[in-house]
Amino acid sequence: MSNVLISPDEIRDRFSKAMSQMYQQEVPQYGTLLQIVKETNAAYLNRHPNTFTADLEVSERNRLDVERHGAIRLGTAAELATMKDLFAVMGMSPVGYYDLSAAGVPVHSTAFRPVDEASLLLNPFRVFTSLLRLELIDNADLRDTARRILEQREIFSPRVRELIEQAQQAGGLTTNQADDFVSEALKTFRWHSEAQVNLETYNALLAHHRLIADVVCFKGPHINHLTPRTLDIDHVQRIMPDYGITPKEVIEGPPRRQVPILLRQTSFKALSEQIRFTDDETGKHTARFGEIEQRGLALTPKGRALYDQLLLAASASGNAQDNDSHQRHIEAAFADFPDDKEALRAKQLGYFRYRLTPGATIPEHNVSRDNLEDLIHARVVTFEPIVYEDFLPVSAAGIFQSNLGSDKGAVSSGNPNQAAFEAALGRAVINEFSLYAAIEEASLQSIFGD
Ligand code: OOG
Ligand code: NI
Repeated sequence: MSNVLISPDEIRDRFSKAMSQMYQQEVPQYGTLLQIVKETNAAYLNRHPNTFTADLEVSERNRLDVERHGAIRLGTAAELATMKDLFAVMGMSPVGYYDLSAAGVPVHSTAFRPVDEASLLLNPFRVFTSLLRLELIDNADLRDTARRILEQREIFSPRVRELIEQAQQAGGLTTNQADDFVSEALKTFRWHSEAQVNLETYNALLAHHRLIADVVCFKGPHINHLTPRTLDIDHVQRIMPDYGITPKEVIEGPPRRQVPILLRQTSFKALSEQIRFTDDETGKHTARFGEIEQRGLALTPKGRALYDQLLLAASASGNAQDNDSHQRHIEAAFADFPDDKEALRAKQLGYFRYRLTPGATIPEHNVSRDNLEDLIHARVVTFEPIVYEDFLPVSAAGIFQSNLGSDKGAVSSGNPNQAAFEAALGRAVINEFSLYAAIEEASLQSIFGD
């Protein structure tokens, strides 16, 4: 048996593929969605053969094939802290802080994901991970019941805990240990059709907020969706009904553009699934759904502020019910957001990766960042959008609500509390902007060497 340690990237790649297999078996519509996305992307790449720069074509296409994100909802600080250690084995770090309480969802969240360029290119698998905020439930009895139930559950197998420790001590896992890790870790994310409460408790929690029932009543934090990445979300939204899948009414996020920005998302409604309760009663629970996303340029804080401002203005001036009117409405609202690479860069609205044009060289006396604009003008240096790898809180709230119903009443919309989230997590979350800035900076260094 080999003692050679394999890379965390390799473990993540195996895990994300195993997770996708499991979810295809659990939720067959997800398999259909994968098929639609695959065909749509292939057709798009045929029509737009220059989507990727030539030297990265093979890796970028591979990335697109394996790319997906998932989401889980945890119940306690201890679960979140161990989850952080589990994801660390796969080279995934907590990036960003998302406050969903503003939208009436009693959770706050982070995204576990790879952070460096090579790891992202190999497999950018991410998991949007939410922690229930019991302190936002304004019924003391229900809060105590929920806390008691959560405290007695164990969502990690003893073996996965051993393997996490093994990886921490040895600095990684061997190929066999990694296989063991993947199958043990997967158990935490699988679906349980047997609840850990009786029907009455389930109904009481459900009546308060669907999300609370979903987190508290089950033996584990079932993966609630997996999301492949498409290059043409408008097309997928249009054809989903042809495959018997009913999409959510509108695509969340920015409008369709020449230079896509951030993230556009749509989902299909959660399945109604049969549950057996501890008193042998049966019932239905809706939690698991499917989603697709299209990703674009990562925005700077300045670009993001403009995005937030335009989105807010758009929602203040009315919300369309059907997607076509919503898209027209949001397109009009975003008319002032520059839509070509040059303007986005000149106004410092987005992050870009700079490269020397293949075959070009910079005369030695010109190798200085001071000459960047001239070199771009002379097409010696080119630049491409850096892809947004994170999430959007308003869109996330829209996704939550389309599956939970928008019952906001029972939860006091609390304040963001990043400090409490980080205390539970056991470390600080990484600021997403710093990661994009570092990728941009590294690309400049590779040209100018300083
Ligand atoms: C997570 C919803 C957020 C996204 O893509 O914005 C999300 C959840 O429903 O648990 O996955
Ligand atoms: Ni999602």
